[in-house]
Amino acid sequence: MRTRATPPPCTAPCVPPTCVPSAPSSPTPPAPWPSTFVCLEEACQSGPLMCCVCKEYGKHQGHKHAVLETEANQIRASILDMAHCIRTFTDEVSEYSRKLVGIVQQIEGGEQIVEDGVGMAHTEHVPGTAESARSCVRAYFADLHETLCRQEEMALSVVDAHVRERLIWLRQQQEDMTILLSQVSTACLHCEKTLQQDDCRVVLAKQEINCLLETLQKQQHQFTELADHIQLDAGIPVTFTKDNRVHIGPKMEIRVVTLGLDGAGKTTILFKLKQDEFMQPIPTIGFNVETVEYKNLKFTIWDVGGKHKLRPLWKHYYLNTQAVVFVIDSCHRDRLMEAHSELAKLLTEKELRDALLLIFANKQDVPGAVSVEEMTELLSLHKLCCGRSWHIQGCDARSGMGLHEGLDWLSRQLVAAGVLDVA
Ligand code: G3D
Ligand code: MG
Repeated sequence: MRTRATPPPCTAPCVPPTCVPSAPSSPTPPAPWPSTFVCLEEACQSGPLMCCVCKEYGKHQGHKHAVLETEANQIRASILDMAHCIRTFTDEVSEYSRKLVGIVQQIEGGEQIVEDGVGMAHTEHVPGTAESARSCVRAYFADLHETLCRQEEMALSVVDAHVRERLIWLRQQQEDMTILLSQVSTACLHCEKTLQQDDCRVVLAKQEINCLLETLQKQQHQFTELADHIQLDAGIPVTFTKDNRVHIGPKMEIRVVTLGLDGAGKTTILFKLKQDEFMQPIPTIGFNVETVEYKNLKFTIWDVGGKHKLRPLWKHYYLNTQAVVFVIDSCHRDRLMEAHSELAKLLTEKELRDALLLIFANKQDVPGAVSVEEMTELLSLHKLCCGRSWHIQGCDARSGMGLHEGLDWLSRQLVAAGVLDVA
């Protein structure tokens, strides 16, 4: 039978008053041997028992110490605490591992046993998230591919229509030239014949010859005019818009509508772009329309009156509009909220959903004008125009400052590639 060894009797000198053990703070099981101490000094951690074991007690008089039983009980309690923590920790690690397994399964997918309506079990493939993501990507690209194919067909049909019309016109020209040549050679033949006739017949043919020569001169004149205006060029200049439409011709045509409150400077901007000179504008009653050519773009700009009662008419100009230029008077702070509310209304229009938005913060030349940054902030433009292509440009319509920068932005947004001349 195993018995607990009785600890050796205390051989240490009489315990000094500092070493009197204090009563244990918590009830401890009675020790089968007399209370002894444990040294708490770090240097004695390899052999912390005092009195019984610590051979150098005399040296350690000033050391902190604790009752051995209390210390042992504290250690037991902390072992129990630790055991509890370890159990919780193990549970947590196991739970995490289970989750990892679950996540891997969810990503990879796999077979699952399911019961059908009549209680028959069968395995069924459950797609994992990886497979779903792949399907999603495939669907997206299939859609994109379909859209691209449709756009390609449309672009090719534009090219075909252009080529067809051009060839019809060229063949018509060929026919006209053949007819012209035969008329000229008939006239030449007639003249030649007349030349060989006697004087009497030549004189008699005078009127007819004059008429013939007159006709020839007219035809020659018409031909020269035609040849001056028509450039015989086999090139087919192709431009692509960012929405994958194709445009054929040296200039790409863009429909732009210029809107804004009355007095903002719309008409001045239009005149400035058109004539590059300042004209005294008169209030726009209905609309002004001008074509402005800039780089490889041909803007058809509709300047619609901004007076209150004219604003309901704006919507008639929205159809097929690729860009809206909204002009704001930067020196009229008290009308900024009115401008904001008109702009907000404009942006809800279905026909303008894809239209580019260029905001001209006009009259920047006037001292105290609201700056572009402040205007952006005051009108909450980032929030208002969220999800569409927009740009705010400071300008002075009188001098033209900033106007071309605005058009440059429009052209950058509209044209995907410069004119590609397929010669
Ligand atoms: P609207 O077409 O938007 O109604 P307008 O505006 O082009 O008719 O311009 C309204 C007034 O603002 C005009 O002055 C015009 O000269 C002036 N204006 C336009 N742009 C600028 C600018 O950039 N700077 C300054 N200082 N004035 C500008 P009037 O006096 O004719 O009413
Ligand atoms: Mg006007």
